[in-house]
Amino acid sequence: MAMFCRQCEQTAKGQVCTISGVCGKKPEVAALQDLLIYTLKGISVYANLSRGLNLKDKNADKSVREGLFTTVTNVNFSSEKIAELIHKAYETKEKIKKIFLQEYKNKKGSEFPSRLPAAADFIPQDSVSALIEQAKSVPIAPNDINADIQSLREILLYGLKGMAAYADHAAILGEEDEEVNSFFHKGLSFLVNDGLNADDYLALIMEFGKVNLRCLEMLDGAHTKYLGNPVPTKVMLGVKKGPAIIVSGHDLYDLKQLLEQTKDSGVNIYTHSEMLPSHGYPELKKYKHFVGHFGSAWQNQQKEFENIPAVILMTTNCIQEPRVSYKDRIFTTGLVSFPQVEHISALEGKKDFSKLIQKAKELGGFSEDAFEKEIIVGFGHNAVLGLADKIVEAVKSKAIRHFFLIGGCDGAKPGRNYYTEFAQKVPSDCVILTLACGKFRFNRLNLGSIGPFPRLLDCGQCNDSYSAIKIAIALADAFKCSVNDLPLSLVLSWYEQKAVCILLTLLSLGIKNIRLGPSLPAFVSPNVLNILVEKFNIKPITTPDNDLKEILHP
Ligand code: FSO
Ligand code: SF4
Repeated sequence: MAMFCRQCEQTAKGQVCTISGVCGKKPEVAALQDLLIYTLKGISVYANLSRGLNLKDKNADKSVREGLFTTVTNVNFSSEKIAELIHKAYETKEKIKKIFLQEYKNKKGSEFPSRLPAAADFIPQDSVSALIEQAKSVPIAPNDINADIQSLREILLYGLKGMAAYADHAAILGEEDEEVNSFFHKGLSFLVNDGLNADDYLALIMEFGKVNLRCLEMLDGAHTKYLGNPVPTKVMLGVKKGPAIIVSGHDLYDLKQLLEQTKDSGVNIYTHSEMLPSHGYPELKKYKHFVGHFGSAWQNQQKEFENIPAVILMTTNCIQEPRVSYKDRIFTTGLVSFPQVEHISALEGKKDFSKLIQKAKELGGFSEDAFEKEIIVGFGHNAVLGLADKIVEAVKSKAIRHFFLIGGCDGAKPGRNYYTEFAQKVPSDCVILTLACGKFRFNRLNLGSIGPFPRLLDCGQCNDSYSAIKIAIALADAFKCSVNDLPLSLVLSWYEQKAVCILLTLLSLGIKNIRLGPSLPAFVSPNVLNILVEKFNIKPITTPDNDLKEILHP
């Protein structure tokens, strides 16, 4: 069975995965994910029309949000779970369709007249195998449309997937926003609207970038309201003697629940990959048994999780196929799923992690302390802007020459060494801001400090991009210039769809000269790339020496 997926940077030969995903996604799972997206488009056609009658439906919002997030790279590899979501989404669509048609008739006094896209009438088959078969006849990527329209549609779809992840994290903490919810439906329904041209999609993509900024702001507000503002905090890299649970992914609510449930259990809790910045939150760092960080970025997990006497919890992406050696001690939760890996579900929002605690005790844990080093996290917007006056002074006195935001996701390609080398070569009078899992390429380096400022300021997860944007805007205000005129350069690494939505937000803010690597997305057509280059001067990374020279000595 063939597949067509090019949504992430890892895509086969830098073009498209057609036989099986480089990420491990099987063609059957890819087909079901495509069918899920198609079902969600049907919901959104009605949800978008319903907004015109002032009708909102929380289930439709949730279904679209969770469905989109499920199809993000390295989240869900389970055919059964995806089939379940397709059936649920179909039920949601039928409900919203009925309400919309009735309300339309009540208000207008006649039947709804328009013909709608085929996705609005889609009826899924029952079994997993029948769904996979059905996926073959669904127009996922029609080959009769223009390559640029296809490219723009993919950019929008992947942006929506990324925003769904952020919106879902915020919704779990009780925060939703109508502008964000309604844009999911507008965006998805526009993807099945054949009357739109390239300019329409470009305008929509820029509108999306602004809506995603609102979504990022909402998530930042949710995190800080629930857990307090991150503060600079030393984190131990290494392990302590005793039973251990290692938490990966991005979901801070899961981590909080686990910390609460383990506080008197004798089990130590560690972060892994994107969970590292959680050590800076007052409501998390207060737990004495929240002892440190284990390992590095997601792509090293198979090696790092092998041969350790510890339990692992994957709260969101990126999960890789668990090796046999740890398959019985890794657990998934939330939207993450992998065949034959035990899943912890929520009951009215609460999760019971007692199985993990019991397993961690059975395993016995680490036999002795092993300390590698300490690093500092917790430089969110609140902490950095608390130092704004001193930063402005340091720039004016030339103690700080330039800021680099080296941010984004990590991955397996050897070309990603660029980011390590770049950070090493940044001159000692420059400050590096970072976020997301790409930082593991350089956050163990001893980069020193400039006066009171560490040279490496960790702003958080990819989910905390809002912090970096807020810091840049505040500095531009302080210097009375635009962000593009600040002594600030953005050197970004992308991997999956959250990076796409962040990039679109940066472009919608008019930010120029972004350097992007390790390679440019396969789903951007040459004409669309030209537009991005002309409007935003976006460029691929070259070599650290070359790029640094161009930035610092233009
Ligand atoms: Fe990394 Fe994975 Fe956070 Fe991504 S762990 S790659 S952009 O899912 O989300 O930075
Ligand atoms: Fe390939 Fe990436 Fe799609 Fe996985 S998510 S199938 S690696 S393009």
